[in-house]
Amino acid sequence: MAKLKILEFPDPRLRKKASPVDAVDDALRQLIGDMFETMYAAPGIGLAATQVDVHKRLLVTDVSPDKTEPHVLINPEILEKDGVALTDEGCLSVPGYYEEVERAGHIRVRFLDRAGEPQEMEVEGLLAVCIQHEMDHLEGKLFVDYLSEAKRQRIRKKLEKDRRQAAIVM
Ligand code: GNR
Ligand code: NI
Repeated sequence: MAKLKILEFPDPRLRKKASPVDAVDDALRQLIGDMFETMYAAPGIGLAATQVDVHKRLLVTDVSPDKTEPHVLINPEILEKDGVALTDEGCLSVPGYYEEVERAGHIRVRFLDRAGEPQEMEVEGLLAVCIQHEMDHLEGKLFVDYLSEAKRQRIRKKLEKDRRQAAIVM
């Protein structure tokens, strides 16, 4: 397994739309393993393939406190959504910033699991929010897109400044 590099806002590669996975094979399962390693090390509760510059419709999540509930969703589709959840969201591609985002509170989702078998799952709470956040990544969308233009520019400028500073300290 290997830890992968996570792209950061405003990297234009985060704006690419992912293509459907056509084969759930050993190479894909290798990528899934690397994505879990990367997500747990970060640490984060979800990771979309887009964030590691792989533009395929694949995401991993584990919202459990003890990291014992991994989920792999390949070619996910939302079948139903209802209710509202307001969550202070963060993103590994927007490190250090948290803002409230409104999502559906409850979703029904269809996907392929890591064996390539079709599955359906009904989820609510943080897992439902996380799956919606990851599915946005597959469309090239980030949580900062739900904020005002002014807030998004402020975050972009601060991140760019943080990165310039980090480059000097190195
Ligand atoms: O680690 C993460 N935490 C989080 C918190 C609230 C809502 C969504 C998330 S997902 C994020 C990891 C990430 O960036 N996934 O794309
Ligand atoms: Ni994210």
